[in-house]
Amino acid sequence: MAGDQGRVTSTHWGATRIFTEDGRILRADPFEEDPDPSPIARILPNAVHHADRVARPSVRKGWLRGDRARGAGRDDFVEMPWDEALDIAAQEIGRIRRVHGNGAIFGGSYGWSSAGRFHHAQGQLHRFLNCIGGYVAQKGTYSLAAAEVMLPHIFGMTEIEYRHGAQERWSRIVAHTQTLVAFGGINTKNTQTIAGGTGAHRTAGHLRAFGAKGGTLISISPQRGDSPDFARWLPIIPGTDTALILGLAHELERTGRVDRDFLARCTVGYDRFRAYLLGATDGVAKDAAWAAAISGVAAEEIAALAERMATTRTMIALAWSVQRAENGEQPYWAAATLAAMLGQIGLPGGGLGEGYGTTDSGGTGPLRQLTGGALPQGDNPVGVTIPVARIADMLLNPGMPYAYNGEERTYPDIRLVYWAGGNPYHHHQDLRRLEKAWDRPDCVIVNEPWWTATARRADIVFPATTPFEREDYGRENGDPYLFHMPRLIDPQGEARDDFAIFSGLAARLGAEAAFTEGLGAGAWIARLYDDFRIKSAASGVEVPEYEELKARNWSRIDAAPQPAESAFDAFRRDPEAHRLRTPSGRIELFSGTIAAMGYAACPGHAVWIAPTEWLGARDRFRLHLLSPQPADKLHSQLEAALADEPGARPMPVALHPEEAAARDIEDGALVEVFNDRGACLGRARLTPDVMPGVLILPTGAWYRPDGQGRDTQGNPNVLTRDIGTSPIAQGPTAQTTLVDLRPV
Ligand SMILES: Nc1nc2c(c(=O)[nH]1)N[C@H]1C(S)=C(S)[C@@H](COP(=O)(O)OP(=O)(O)OC[C@H]3O[C@@H](n4cnc5c(=O)[nH]c(N)nc54)[C@H](O)[C@@H]3O)O[C@H]1N2
Ligand SMILES: Nc1nc2c(c(=O)[nH]1)N[C@H]1C(S)=C(S)[C@@H](COP(=O)(O)OP(=O)(O)OC[C@H]3O[C@@H](n4cnc5c(=O)[nH]c(N)nc54)[C@H](O)[C@@H]3O)O[C@H]1N2
Ligand SMILES: [Mo]
Repeated sequence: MAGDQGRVTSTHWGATRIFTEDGRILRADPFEEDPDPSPIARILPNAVHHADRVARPSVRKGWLRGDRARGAGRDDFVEMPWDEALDIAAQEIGRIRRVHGNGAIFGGSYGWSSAGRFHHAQGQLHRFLNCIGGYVAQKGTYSLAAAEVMLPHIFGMTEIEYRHGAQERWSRIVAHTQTLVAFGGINTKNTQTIAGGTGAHRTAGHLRAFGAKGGTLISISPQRGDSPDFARWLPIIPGTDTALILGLAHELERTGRVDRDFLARCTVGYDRFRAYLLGATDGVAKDAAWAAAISGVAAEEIAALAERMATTRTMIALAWSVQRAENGEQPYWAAATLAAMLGQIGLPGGGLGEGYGTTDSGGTGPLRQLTGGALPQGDNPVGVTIPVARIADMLLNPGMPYAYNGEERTYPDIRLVYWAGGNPYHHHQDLRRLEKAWDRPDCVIVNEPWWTATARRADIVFPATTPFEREDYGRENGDPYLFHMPRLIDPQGEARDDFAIFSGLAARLGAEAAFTEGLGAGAWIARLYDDFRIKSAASGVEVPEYEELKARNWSRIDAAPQPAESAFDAFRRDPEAHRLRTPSGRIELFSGTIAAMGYAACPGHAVWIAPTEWLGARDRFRLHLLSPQPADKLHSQLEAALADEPGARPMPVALHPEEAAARDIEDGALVEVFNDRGACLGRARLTPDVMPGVLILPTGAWYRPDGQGRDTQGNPNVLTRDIGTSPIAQGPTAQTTLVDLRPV
């Protein structure tokens, strides 16, 4: 189509201009306003039109025979017309509600699904399930469950309040920070993504500005590539950040550099922590030599870093990965304690922050008061949640007690699992254990555009549209762009929108009026957008009418960012007048609440407890597996097309040449990565930029085990462990995993 300008739409990796021809996506170009567009969009055309799209509603043959063995994914499916498949699903949902109650339905359905405000798969599912009497929900995220539970204890704020309202924004970091100490680095491969999409990626620019003004970035990480080139790389043994932080804290004590005035005015419990730090409580001083022996960072480095942190304006930045590990609560608490000892919390460019290199929203803060426009989810009368990553535990142990953040809870007895917009066979740990858990419910229903490993393990699969096959609007807090997301192509195969799927089920279950409120998708989108527009206008921000936005395709909102001032500025000036919502009103370096929980894993202040799997405790399996986010895509999305590219699968596994030589492995060799939990194939990539003892296998390959249960694609979650961070947060612990590898 000569002269075709294409049309812009929003995705999780940023806006993209899409060109179509004869009902197909031809190509996806960068959005011209974006200074650092993500290349992920290049895989869109092949993925959207891939043979692995679910073409028609499909029902697992074994399930029709009453066989629940779905977890291993070996079964065939029969395709059915929509009406028939919806009837079957509605009958099963109805039966389970009648016999077991809505408390037997698990609808947590964790996952990123797609950008777009109305067609958000989880939102649609949750609203539908609430309309029919509720469901068992999930709490927290795979991203940062431990931090989500700890930040309220330490600072009296939710993680979102902390990240968007209290920690330093990039503008002040660039202007004032001299030393940026980044645990897990600040990684622009991760800031390609943002849940609501973006018109202009910002983080890479902030980092360039910070480097250009001569700021020092110290990247504490097992691999060099976690920060831009100007950073100084300080390799650390995985899982030992807490020990290193204690060593830095001890140096501040030893050299008399602790800000006692700040501690006295703004914190409680330092004395308790100090007794532990100096060894009064356990006879072990957590000094630099002690920390060096654990973390692999030399004692002189620790001393020099502590001095630099105390004598320059210093920000401690935490990646989320460091808490996605056993006792992941501790590095965040230890870092908060170190920041308090430095006394720079509430000074421009100082203190502690998290998530700067995780998505492009880190360190941005929301635009002024822009709210509204989200699909209302209704109320959930069941009122039961599980910590998100305890899914397999829940399915395997109905009625069993478990501890969570000071509560004694009991796992519900789940008979029906409904997933829309997530891929647990991508995101959950110890997939072979999940396979067993997955056989427990009576029925598993999945809405999915592609035949993912999860779809292949469902009883009923409804083909869902991708965002390119439906109209929506897109916007992300903190991003000044607003997108009309046009329907660019027709639904592929017989795919339907999640909204249409749930409307069909709701009609069969007598809840159509409650679910749709008599509106179709178009009317809903206009209603949500108007809610957003009217609320924006009330706070002084003009946004175009929906029809105008539609005609323009996208628009830039003229909304000032919130003032750069952080909530800690006022708190620091007058802690009494600006009490935090902790029990003491101050930053809690000792928490009576946590101490009273009585967990061995945490006595009430930050502590180092060696994880059960780490390089300090290796025996048969000699390498620490890290499974970071993939650079070339978002999680497992669009994997169908990526996996087709020559040589792309199994996934590359990166390791130091010394480790490869010890195992007779050459660059590019086919290898098997294994431990007692499972095995997967990989392609060795030798690099000195990964420290010895560490193996890097990013997430995202679709799980495809061979006859022996060995994954052929390179999914690290056949190897990872399925235990909680601790009884406090019960978060996922993917980064606490030992493995080894051998040539195939
Ligand atoms: N080992 C290890 N595991 C990890 C992590 C790790 O660091 N290491 N990280 C964890 C983290 S932080 C996260 S957030 C998770 C991510 O895990 P997930 O969020 O589950 O991963 P995605 O691949 O984004 O899954 C989204 C699914 O929704 C589907 N989808 C997209 N749009 C739609 C739609 O409109 N409708 C429907 N019905 N479906 C749609 C996609 O095709 C895809 O299959 O992984 C976790 N797992
Ligand atoms: N391209 C792309 N970007 C993404 C995503 C994606 O799938 N693709 N996913 C998004 C999501 S859902 C999330 S939650 C964020 C996640 O953001 P993060 O959790 O911060 O990202 P990761 O890539 O898991 O980890 C970052 C780095 O931490 C280092 N690291 C691992 N363990 C340790 C440790 O024990 N100590 C130290 N010091 N460093 C360690 C690893 O070298 C790793 O490369 O990323 C988001 N961004
Ligand atoms: Mo995440």
